[in-house]
Amino acid sequence: MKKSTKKISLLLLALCTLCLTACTASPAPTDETYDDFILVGFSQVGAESDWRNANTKSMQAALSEENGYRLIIDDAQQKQERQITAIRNFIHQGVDYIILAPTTEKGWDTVLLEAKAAGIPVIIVDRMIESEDDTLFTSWIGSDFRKEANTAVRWMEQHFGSKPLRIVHLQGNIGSSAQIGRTEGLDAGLQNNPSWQLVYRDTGDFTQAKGQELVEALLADGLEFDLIFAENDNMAYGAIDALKNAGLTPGRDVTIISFDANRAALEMVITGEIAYDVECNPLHGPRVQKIIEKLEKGEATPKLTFVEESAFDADTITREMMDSRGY
Ligand code: GYE
Repeated sequence: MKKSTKKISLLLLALCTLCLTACTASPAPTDETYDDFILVGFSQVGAESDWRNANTKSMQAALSEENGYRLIIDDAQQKQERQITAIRNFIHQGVDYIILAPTTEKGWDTVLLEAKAAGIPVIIVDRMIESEDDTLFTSWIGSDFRKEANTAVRWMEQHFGSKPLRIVHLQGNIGSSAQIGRTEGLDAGLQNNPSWQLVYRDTGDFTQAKGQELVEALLADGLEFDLIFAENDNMAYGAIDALKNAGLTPGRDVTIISFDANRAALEMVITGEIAYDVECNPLHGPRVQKIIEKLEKGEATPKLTFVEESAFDADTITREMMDSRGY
């Protein structure tokens, strides 16, 4: 982009930043030195979970001014329409790169074609998009959600064998890769283990409040179950609160399986409240930074990068593992 255009765009950006209350951008640029920064627009899903907040912080720390970046973050409050608007604003502002953490998989073609037409590389993080056209993004970095669920199911098979198991399933946002992969993994487990029974399934939108609400409601209905398969830690926290409020002991009366492995959840693995937590690593900031550095040098970047992840139960977790965690 021509420098003069970029300056006007930055002025517009300054005004927008002042107007947008939902936006978590840092103070608006005021001097000419910003021409030296790499301008990045990050369309973030929201702030629904601890995972998400750790992800945002990681991006802010890596794409910082000290590292030569100017980062605009738009919080979409879990709404795809807001993300589409944010991307259009980034294009209008003439950013150098767009980072997209997509809410759901479908429905991105039109706006990403617009970014492509404007010549702005798009880096996708965390969840994936579904599109026939893989030229709509430059690189993706994230987790193998199906594999995470397979890991959880394997643990359940090892611990319950062919015993009867009544399962409550708290799903994430329907249509997001994290929900799709984790649900597919559990469904395969249900098929392969005829003694397992799905007694309840609904979405808790990856939030603690919704997780608690759902479990409270099914306890009030008198539903009996042995295990809660929560598709993230925050829903597991909500479920644990609901169980405790009803006089039940998580870990003894009900087995909890969760995903993310945030630090607070790993404390619960140590105390036995969460039986098994499969890691989902949110620290994508430095990974994205590396991709941008390569693109700046004109080097090729991998199309897809899956992050290495592990899983924890009371037998395998150690204090050192917890202390070395960045989230
Ligand atoms: O597991 C959940 C968050 O997409 C991997 O979204 C992410 C998921 C994560 O809200 O906590």
